[in-house]
Amino acid sequence: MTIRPLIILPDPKLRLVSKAVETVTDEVRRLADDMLETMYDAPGVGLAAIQVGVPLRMVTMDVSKSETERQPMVLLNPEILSGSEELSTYEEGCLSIPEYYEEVERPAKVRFRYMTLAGETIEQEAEGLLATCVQHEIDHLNGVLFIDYLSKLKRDRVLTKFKKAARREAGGS
Ligand code: GNR
Ligand code: NI
Repeated sequence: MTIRPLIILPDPKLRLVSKAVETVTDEVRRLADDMLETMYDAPGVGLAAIQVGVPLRMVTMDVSKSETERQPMVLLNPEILSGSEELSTYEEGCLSIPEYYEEVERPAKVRFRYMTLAGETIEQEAEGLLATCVQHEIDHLNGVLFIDYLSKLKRDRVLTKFKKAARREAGGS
């Protein structure tokens, strides 16, 4: 397993619409392993493949509270089937937008479907952090970031900050 470098805002790859995983190959399994290791190392509760630069519809998640009882999930081609009318607000962050947190409102409960690495199709309901996280990750597969739900003022502020940071990085001063 390898920790892969994370793609950071404003990398245009974050806006790509990722492609479905058609076959579970060794490469797909290797990517899942690397994503889990990268996610735990960060640490984060979720990771979409595009965040390590791979435009495939694959997500890893672990919303378990304790580090000793890991509950790794690998979701292939995940889809939201329905969401509750009831909304809930979470302070979200994103490994591709480091150290920036804002409240986002989303459906409190969702029904979602995905394929496992074993080729099984699973339908599941989620609430709480898992519901928020699965919506945040599926957004990544569609090139959507949580800052897209904020006011234009807030979004532009974050974008400007990260564009400047990227320029400083490139210029080395
Ligand atoms: O680690 C993460 N925490 C988090 C907290 C609230 C809502 C969503 C998330 S996902 C984030 C990791 C990440 O960027 N996944 O794409
Ligand atoms: Ni994210």
